[in-house]
Amino acid sequence: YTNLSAFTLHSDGKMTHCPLKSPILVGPITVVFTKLPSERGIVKKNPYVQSGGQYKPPHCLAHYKSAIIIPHRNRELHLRYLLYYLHPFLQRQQLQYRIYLIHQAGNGTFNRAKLLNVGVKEALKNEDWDCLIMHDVDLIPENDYNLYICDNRYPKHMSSAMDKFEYSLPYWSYFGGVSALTPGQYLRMNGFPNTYWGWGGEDDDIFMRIQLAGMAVSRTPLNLGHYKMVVHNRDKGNQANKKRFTLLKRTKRIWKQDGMNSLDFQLISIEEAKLYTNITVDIGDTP
Ligand code: UD2
Ligand code: MN
Repeated sequence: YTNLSAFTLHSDGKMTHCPLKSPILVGPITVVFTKLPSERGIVKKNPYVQSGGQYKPPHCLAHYKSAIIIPHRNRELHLRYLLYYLHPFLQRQQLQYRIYLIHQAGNGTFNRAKLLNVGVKEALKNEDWDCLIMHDVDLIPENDYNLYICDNRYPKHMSSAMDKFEYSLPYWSYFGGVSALTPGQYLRMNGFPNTYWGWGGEDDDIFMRIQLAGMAVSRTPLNLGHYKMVVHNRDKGNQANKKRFTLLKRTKRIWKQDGMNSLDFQLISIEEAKLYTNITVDIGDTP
């Protein structure tokens, strides 16, 4: 017997909603990359996280369900830092969430946007998510008032102020890093392009698609959208995409044909690790 129920449950046995504003937010967070946390340590610090990196507040009913979707290959150390900071961060926001890693199999050219499409498709098989958060593995949020929920009006760009751009926007139409879309917004723009292989351009394509689909971009205010990026070099297999400028010229013509409705891939495995769900996928390579 526990008397936990006395303050969390109604007499009819239904759990009550979490407060509209989480009472356990702390605001600015100090993020450092000096000592790599161990996986075991992270697990120990997050006892309520369940297999596959899933979480529901144990004592109240969450208002929002967010899927965190991370395109990934060979960034284990960055992933460790992200998990270390992100799990407690999301729990302080009292969200129901699950962290998905979309792991590109093989050594082909990396394709961030296509991996995100795969992530959305697979995540929606698990749960009727309110919000899909597209998240670079190397970006750590530095303020937990930056809520990992969607703006029901428009797709939301969240990493508006990154340390690598002196905590300001690099350019007005910038949409890289971290963003949040409802499944409805995502489908309305036919998802993301599948045709950007290598580094760059896909984020600008996404920005264009949002407008082409008749939406606008919402943005986390710069004082809250602070992120620290783990310093890194360009990865092998993710060379700058030389075709990106040409590709961006045809977005207007092609967006309805290139995206969620043209997505093809080979699912290799889905593994429920302790801190995340790892989806390994063969997405092919540059044509
Ligand atoms: C910028 C954008 C990013 C994307 C990219 C262009 C920022 C902070 N982010 O990132 O959103 O638009 O430009 O494509 O400005 N990744 C791997 N393994 C690899 C390569 C990439 O896991 O081998 C993933 C990982 O999640 C990484 C993301 O792809 O964070 C973006 O790649 P990046 O970090 O190398 O590129 P960056 O920092 O210039
Ligand atoms: Mn990066």
